Amino acid sequence: MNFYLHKDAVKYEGPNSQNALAFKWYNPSQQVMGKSMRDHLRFAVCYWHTLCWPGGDPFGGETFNREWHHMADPMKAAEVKAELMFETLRLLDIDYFTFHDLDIAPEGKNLQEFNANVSAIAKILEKQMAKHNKKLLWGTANMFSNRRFMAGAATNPDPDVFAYCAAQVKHALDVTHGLGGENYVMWGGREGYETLINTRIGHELHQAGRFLSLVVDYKHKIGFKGPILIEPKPKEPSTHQYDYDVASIWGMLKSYGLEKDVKMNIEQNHAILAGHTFEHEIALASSLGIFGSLDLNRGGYQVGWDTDQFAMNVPELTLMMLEVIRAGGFTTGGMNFDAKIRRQSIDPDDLLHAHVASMDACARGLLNAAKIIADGKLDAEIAKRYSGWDKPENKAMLDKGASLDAIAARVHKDKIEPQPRSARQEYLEGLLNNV
Ligand code: XUL
Ligand code: CO
Repeated sequence: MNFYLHKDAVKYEGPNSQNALAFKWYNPSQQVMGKSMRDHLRFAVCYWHTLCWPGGDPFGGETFNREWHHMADPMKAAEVKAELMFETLRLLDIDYFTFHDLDIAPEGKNLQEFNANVSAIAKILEKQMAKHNKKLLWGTANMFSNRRFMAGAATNPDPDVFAYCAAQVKHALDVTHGLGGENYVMWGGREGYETLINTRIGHELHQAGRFLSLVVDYKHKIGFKGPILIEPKPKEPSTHQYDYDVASIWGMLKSYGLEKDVKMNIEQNHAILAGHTFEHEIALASSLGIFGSLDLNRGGYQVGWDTDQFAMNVPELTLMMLEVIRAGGFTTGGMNFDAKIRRQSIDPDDLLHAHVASMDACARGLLNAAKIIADGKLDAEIAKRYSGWDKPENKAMLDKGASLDAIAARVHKDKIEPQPRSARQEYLEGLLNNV
């Protein structure tokens, strides 16, 4: 289908280019700290916001009026979306895409028909991937839109819904595996509750933990090599979600012994809703050994919900990229544009401008982060702040053999009197602004 007005793949033209559909900073082959920008950033286009969302909000419906949203045959529309995904990837020079089962194919009358539809479109995707040399970053199952999931998916009070979810995830994971997907994502859209007066938290948490264990077992059974990724979000659509943030998921992973198989897919807007920064969630996941992938977007700071805007703020993206580099970069993960254009951005090419501008902003963030690391002053300041721990007597306090009374005895013997030191926040903020 002829959709975009712009026909040529977007190219790097450098910071002085006046061409709005050219990269000014994202230069895929440019080496940064020994790795190309393409390999650092591993961008992905998402199906749902890019090709499925019609532009509605809680107060009004469709604004985009895309032709494929109004086709009589939903399988024909699914084929058009598949074709457009690869056209989008080609135009943006992006290697990866992501999808929910329901994004790529219509539901049909029952699960059997849905699975058949998903498999039929997956065959088309497979051919297109080979033809265009594109890859699947991750797949997932939509277990939040249909009314059967209104009280949750795996955490639903009704065990039939739990069973149905098992069947749906099995198929979505099979399809993701078949397409060579590098990860499989689980976002618990309705894994939470509306009100405690009708909810057994303990039972629902156990359902969530067991479901995740079943998925991990199945991943091993079929030889799926990538990690299962959980995407934290504190609220919306549920009032409270069990997968609140990285810290709460860590608790569940440890209780069910899943910390080696499950990693985090962290989304900026979800971090903000949880009262954190994006970089906090990345740094925490990395320090716990569960950093996986990123859903890239940002929330409007004036609106307390998931606006999923394209990330354009270079200082924010600099701190984010600094944590990604500190985490050792991506292995199977990448940066998925889980972002939607505003509902007034109704021109087809607005989709291209959104991705190009955000890719450039990420590239600038990466270049800034690399400069901060090369400059070394920030890291030196942090090293100085923690340098007391290099002394053997201090290091020993964290060892297994240490005891509270022995430490107390040393405090009295050596007359230890802590001397407060400046944390130098403003000096460091100035430093970051001047790299
Ligand atoms: C919703 C969200 C999802 C997940 C995939 O807030 O982020 O689109 O990324 O289910
Ligand atoms: Co997301």
